[in-house]
Amino acid sequence: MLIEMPRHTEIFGSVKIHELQRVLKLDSGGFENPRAKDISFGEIKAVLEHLAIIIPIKDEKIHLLDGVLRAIPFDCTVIVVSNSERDAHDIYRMEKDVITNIHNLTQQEILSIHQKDPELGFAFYEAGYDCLLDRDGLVRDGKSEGMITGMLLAKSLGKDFIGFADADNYVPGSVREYVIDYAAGFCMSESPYSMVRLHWRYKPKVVEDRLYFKKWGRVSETTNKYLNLLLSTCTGFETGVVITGNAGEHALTTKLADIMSYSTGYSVEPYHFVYLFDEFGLKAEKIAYSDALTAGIEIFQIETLNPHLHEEKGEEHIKNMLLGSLCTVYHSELCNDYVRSKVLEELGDILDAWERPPENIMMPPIGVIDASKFTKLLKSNSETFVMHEQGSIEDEAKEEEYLKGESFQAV
Ligand SMILES: Nc1nc2c(ncn2[C@@H]2O[C@H](COP(=O)(O)OP(=O)(O)O)[C@@H](O)[C@H]2O)c(=O)[nH]1
Ligand SMILES: [Mg+2]
Repeated sequence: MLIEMPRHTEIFGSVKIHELQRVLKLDSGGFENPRAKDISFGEIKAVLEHLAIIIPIKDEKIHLLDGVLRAIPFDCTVIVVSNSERDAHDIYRMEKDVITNIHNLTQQEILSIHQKDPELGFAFYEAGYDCLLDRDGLVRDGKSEGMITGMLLAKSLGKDFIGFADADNYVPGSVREYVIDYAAGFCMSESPYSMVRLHWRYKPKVVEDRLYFKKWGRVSETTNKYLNLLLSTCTGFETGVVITGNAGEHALTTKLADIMSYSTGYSVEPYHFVYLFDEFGLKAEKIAYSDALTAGIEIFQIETLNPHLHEEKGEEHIKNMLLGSLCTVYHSELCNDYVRSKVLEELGDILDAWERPPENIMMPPIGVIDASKFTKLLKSNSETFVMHEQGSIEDEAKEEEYLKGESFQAV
């Protein structure tokens, strides 16, 4: 891959945020120049072998999951964490069928689990990590809660890198690119504590019967504005460096995943920045992770070559996402009265039900959890946990059915 070098890097305490880097060629020819770095496929493949891709999913169209699974490079392990319906329609069963078929046909390593599995709740409880459990001892609803589950499974497999891919992507080729972009980011990283966040080149919409290649989504534009304002008011120098505040498509080293705190639901991504600014920024008061502080935390922001075409989830979803995102800024330790007043102004009507922005639920770092013990418990007790290892032929009857084209009908 040939990728632009970052033109500038914003340094805030131990956090280094690289400016946007564009992908110039997905497959390059080894030609380097001062403005671009060539990363060979060999280097990328070496990262893929240590990378797990987590797919959080909740009631998506089964064809979309099928495309996403087929697009993820073989060398990665795939971990599907589903919060899909199991009552009226057992959507999780359909997801498991698709996963089994793909595993049987490709031999790729794929794990899957259902978020509401009581044994998953119990495994978290046993691990002393009950902050994501509800009153019945089940894991709460929420994308972030699913992501944490996936990260623990990735850790138990000894993975060094963890990435995420949404299940509602209409273009499998773009998913393949995202994974390669993550790997390229890690190839460029100089710190073991690093994160790669993707910025779509375009997010196409249908406007008056025509495709319009929109560059910015409403929520992401606003989230970025306030994350930048937070940073600018702290340093006294205006910046627009953050452009991936809501990047659902992101990846991080397991070392970094271990020391991050996570916000609930959809506020998880903007909170990455807020947490890193609070803990490792210029005004950090306590030194909890001296290794990371010394090594520095690197954030890469890569603009994809492919556009992002996903499911539209409606106005309510957009509002919730905006509220969750801006609440993380409002409650940052670095937030001053000026930024708080701007956030309140921005939220306006959305805030009607609350006097002040509600605080998101925070979940502490997962580094303290014994991931092997956690997975062992699931292996022996869980009804929904499936672990298809690389190279194992399973369920031959289903494979035959699939080859004959009899299973996986459109829903
Ligand atoms: N495991 C899990 N996944 C979820 C949950 N809620 C949403 N997702 C998945 O998270 C991904 C991103 O969610 P989406 O609604 O598309 O949000 P957006 O694309 O960021 O606007 C999709 O694959 C969803 O199916 C949840 O409660 N648990
Ligand atoms: Mg989506």
